[in-house]
Amino acid sequence: MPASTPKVERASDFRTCDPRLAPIAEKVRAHERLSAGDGLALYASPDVLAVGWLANHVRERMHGDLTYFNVNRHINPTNVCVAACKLCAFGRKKGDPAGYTMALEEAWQTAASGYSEAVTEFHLVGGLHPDLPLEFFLDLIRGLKERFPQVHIKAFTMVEIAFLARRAKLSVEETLLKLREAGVDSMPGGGAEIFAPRVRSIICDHKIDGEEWLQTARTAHKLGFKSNATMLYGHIENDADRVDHLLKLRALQDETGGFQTFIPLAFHPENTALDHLPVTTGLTDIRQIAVSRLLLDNFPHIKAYWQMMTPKIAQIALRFGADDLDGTVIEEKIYHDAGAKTPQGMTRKELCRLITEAGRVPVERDTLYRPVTRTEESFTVAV
Ligand code: V47
Repeated sequence: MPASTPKVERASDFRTCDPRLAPIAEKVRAHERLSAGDGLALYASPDVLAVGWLANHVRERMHGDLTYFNVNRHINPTNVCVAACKLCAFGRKKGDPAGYTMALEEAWQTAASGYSEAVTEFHLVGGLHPDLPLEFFLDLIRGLKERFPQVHIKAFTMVEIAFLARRAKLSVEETLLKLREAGVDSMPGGGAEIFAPRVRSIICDHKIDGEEWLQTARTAHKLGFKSNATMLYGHIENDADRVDHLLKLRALQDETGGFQTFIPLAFHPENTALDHLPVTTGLTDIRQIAVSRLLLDNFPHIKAYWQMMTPKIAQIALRFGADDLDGTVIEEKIYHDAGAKTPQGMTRKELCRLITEAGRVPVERDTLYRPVTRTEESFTVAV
């Protein structure tokens, strides 16, 4: 591990104009778990800087200045999807001229294209295709592993896994074991959206419900997979829905310890069925990072996904609780179909600059947060 600066703001330095934050600051100082009521107070507080101060305090207690990123590539094998979620601008119905499905060879070529630095992670997610069988995805993963044996494969959301299992008439456990045999190493955090049934039934009514998302993650963790978790915010949910979502994740993490990173995802309305909604503001995004860090005391990492937040807000988030920026990404489709104006990808050098100028220490990591040492041509992972 690179040396972290043991630099933690002193808890006694905490100042706020909001009296509701004082007992929360006491709990933070004493390493005590925050309650649902504390979560609501953090969302309601006008003193966003004080909320951020507390989150930064926890972040520095856990990681010092260390700030993680990786060199990864996104691959979205298909956008054809049966779900037609109101939140989504990416999915297309079968037969839609804008729908696409990569042939296996094309997906493998995509994996190798677009960037000169050796990637350590492929991030694969896609639509719930009505016709592609589990075998297609197993072949896809096997082919990737054969061609890129050194690259970690983080593939398929809990929603896709539950869907593939149902289509193959297998249990989730059997499906996960087949995916592991083919070469899947861990899972990304997508598809969690908001667990509250009232909200879920409007924004993504054809997806598995929150309980099934959590149960699929539980099964994956029990088999030894690590995964991430997300929350989609900034649409029709309220603060209580967000707190409920975070505490459900915290409870599952207490049980399994399988989550690595939490990624709050701001809703991008453009080209979705909810395009009348406004985009989130910078302060909402920053506060969401901070509340996540404070409530999710058992999650090792909080990610400020720069593609979603913009590099500028993601950089500020590194002082509000986030310790990870995600990675080079290379080719992002889900947010760009929903109007994102961020670049498709970033270089390692650009990510390091964002981190360094935030006064933090960049650490290239692999998907499992092991430091990566790199030469021009290759990389090694410290194990
Ligand atoms: O599950 C879809 C979200 C997720 C929109 O695990 C939208 O490391 C906003 O999960 N506006 C996919 N959000 C992305 C994702 C992710 C990203 C980066 C890293 C990781 C990780 C995971 O994107 C979906 C959904 O929640 N999404 N449409 C939209 N219009």
